[in-house]
Amino acid sequence: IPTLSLLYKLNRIPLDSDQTPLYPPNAAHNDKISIIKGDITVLAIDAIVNAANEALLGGGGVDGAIHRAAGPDLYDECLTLGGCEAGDAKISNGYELPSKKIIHAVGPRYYALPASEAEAKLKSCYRKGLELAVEHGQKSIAFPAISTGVFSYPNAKACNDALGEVRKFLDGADGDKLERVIFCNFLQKDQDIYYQTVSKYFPPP
Ligand code: AR6
Repeated sequence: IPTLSLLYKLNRIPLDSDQTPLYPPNAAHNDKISIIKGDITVLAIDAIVNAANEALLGGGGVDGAIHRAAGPDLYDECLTLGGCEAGDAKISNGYELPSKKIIHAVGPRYYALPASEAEAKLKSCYRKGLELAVEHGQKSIAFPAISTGVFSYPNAKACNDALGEVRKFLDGADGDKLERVIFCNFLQKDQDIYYQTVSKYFPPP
C-alpha cells in the first residue's frame, strides 16, 4: 500500500491545486499516511474501522460488508459490547477478517443534528478510533469514509474533518505509537476528494 511520501514522489497527488497547507510539512507523517480505493474488509493490517450504528449489531454499507466477511462470531461479540453512542467507538476481534481487530465507530447522522454537533461527533469518531488502536497496541489502522453513506455527511467536509483530526493525533503525545493510517475509500468520488485535499493537512516536505 503506497504511502503519501511515495504518491508525492510519483506526482500522483496534484500540487497545483489551490490547497494552501494548514499544517507545517512533516515527512515522518507522510510516511504513515495512505489513501486507497477499495474494500476495507480485505486489508491485512492491525485494525480496520467500521462505520456502525448505535446497536453495533450490523447493518448495510461497510457495516454489512464487515459483518459478512468476519462471520457470526463477530455478531456474538458485538452482543456483549452494550452498544455505542454516536461519536464514540468500541473494539472487537477481527475473526475471519485478515485484520486483527475491528474498531466500531458510530458516526453522526448528518441530517438529524446541527452541523457543528455533527462535525464534533465525526471528529470524535476518528480520534476515538486512533486512541483505541493505540490503547490496544495496534500500529496500523484503516478508516472508511464514516457517515458519508447512509448518514449523508457531505463528502468534502467529512474528508477535511477526518484528515484534520488524524493530523492532530499524529502531532500529539501518542502519535508516534502509530505506524500507518489508511484512508480506504470505496467510491471514486471520495478518492478524488482525498487526493485533492490531503496536501492541506499533510503537505509535501
Ligand atoms: N469498504 C470500504 N468502504 C465501504 C465498503 C467497503 N466494503 N462498503 C461501503 N463503503 P455507510 P454511514 C463506503 O453507509 O454513512 C449502515 O447501515 C460507502 O461507499 O456504510 O456511516 C450502518 O449499520 C461510504 O463511502 O456508513 C449504519 O446504520 C462509506 O463506506 C449506517 O449505515 C460509509 O457509508 C452508517 O452510515
